[in-house]
Amino acid sequence: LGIKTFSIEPFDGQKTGTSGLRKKVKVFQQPGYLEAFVQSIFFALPEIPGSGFDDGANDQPVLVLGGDGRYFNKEAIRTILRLAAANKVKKVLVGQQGLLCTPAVSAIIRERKLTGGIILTASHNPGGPNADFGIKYNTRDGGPAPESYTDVFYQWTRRIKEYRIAVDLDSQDQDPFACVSLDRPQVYEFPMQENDSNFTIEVIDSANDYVSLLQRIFDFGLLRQLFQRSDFSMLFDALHGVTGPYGKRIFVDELGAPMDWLRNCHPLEDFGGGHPDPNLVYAAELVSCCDPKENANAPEFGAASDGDGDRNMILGRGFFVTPSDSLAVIVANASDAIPYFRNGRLVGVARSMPTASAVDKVAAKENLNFFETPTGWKYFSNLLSTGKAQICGEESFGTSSDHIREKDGLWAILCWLSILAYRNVGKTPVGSFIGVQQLVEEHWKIYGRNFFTRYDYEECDATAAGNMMSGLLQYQEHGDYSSLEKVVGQPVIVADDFTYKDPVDGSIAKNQGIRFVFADGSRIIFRLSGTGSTGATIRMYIEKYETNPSKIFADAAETLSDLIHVALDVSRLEAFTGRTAPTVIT
Ligand code: VG1
Ligand code: CO
Repeated sequence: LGIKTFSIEPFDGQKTGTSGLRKKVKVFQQPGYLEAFVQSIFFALPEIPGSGFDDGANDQPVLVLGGDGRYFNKEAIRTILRLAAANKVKKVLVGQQGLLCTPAVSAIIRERKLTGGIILTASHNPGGPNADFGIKYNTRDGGPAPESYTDVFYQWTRRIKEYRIAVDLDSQDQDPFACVSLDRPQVYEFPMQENDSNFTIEVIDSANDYVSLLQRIFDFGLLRQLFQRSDFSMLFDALHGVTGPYGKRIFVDELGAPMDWLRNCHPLEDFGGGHPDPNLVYAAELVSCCDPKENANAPEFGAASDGDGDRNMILGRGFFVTPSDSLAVIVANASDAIPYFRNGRLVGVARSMPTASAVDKVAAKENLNFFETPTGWKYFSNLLSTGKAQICGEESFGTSSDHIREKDGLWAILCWLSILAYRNVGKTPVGSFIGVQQLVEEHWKIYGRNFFTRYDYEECDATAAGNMMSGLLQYQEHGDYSSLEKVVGQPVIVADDFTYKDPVDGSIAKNQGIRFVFADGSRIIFRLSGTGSTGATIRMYIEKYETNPSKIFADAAETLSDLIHVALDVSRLEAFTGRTAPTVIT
């Protein structure tokens, strides 16, 4: 194979957000767009010390490549393989059918000590020719590239003039890798003319590394016993995302679940037209299947994951577990119920700033280190890698541990199953099963309850959203919170635009969300999403802490309604954006 160079003009806006570059498929389909972005990464990496592409690297780079199976996935894989071959990458491992869930990529990079990985996903955003595509680079620790990487990527996208691509020397225009089939695991070698060595493409089983990692973390024997109980059943909904085949492998093949415990487990390029986003709105069908009022056979446990498999939603019978509570319950039970965390392995936890403070209470009681980071999984990497924290979570349905450097939907689901299994060992007869709701309510009785809701206003006018945020900053500068304090009945003790200083490398992340924190722990937070592809998405997060036993079982929407109203008032959200209601409430 040879290498051909094409001239190119930089594209505007190839700047990564909370989690990689996310744009409409149509944007990615512009001639040269994908090439320009990926080539910018390959130009940038040699400039980044420790990237494995730099001078100090001992070996030639090896990458893993795969995606959530959305529209444009396979085409993008073909192009990226040609760019990789032309940019000194020695070998690329590709998931079978081009599929790899985000946590599996992280696991593969770590288990096989690779240089990095490229994940093709727009996560929970819809897919299809008119919807979204995305691309993300993960570094050798298995985590999303931090800003010290993505800043250099972006600089390159501003000044790129050419890209390099592998060509078949005999038939210059043909895809030299046309013979590579993604249908089954196989190794392909291609001699490269330039450096007299081979470029290797290895199609790998998408699940093996990841599933065997999970088997080392959890007690699959105990889980199998849970699955055999006549008083237990579950429903897992993959929302037509990438976790379908993984769910089948883990729940059916390994743990013995019947096939009808799985829903929407066939990956589709457009996710069946829905949002592959596990929340009360976009996974409403699963929610009603798990509600005994709507389904007489509602299972004991329900769970869903998002398009790329890093998010999770946990349900009981007619009961929704908020992600902030889920994190707290997992942390409170991990050392008993999950073999990986036994023997004092759990010493610290972290949550993103907008995540409700439920885990803080567990950390305080159990004497664990506690960290509060900006939104986005990349901020947890340093804490996980230096042993400061082992379990982390975000209110956006993301939870995971230091077994990898991404959030992990199936891991969180297996945590819950493990807790249920552990708590119900020896529990007979039928009817005495301790379910999800009972577990969570017991937790509230011990730690208090952090009522929480998030309002999303998707695809707002970007200028209007920006103006609203500036308005809130001005309000903070004036420093008169009396109207707020009057409604809430509590003084404001912190009002700022959240700044985070990484305790490991000292890097500083500013402007991470406007927050008002009250003396009783109530909070009002506003931030703009960094993952949308059109306009601006405003997120409003509301929290209230309650320890009064007579109030902890109250309705969340009612409990939070005063705070919600005053937050909307103060922000003048409706005046700025014209929106009278949010797109999604979780
Ligand atoms: C959202 C969530 C954030 C999450 C990110 C990526 O970001 O709020 O918590 O880490 O999505 O999730 P934003 O900037 O839109 O609020 V996923 O499942 O895309 O990898
Ligand atoms: Co995701």
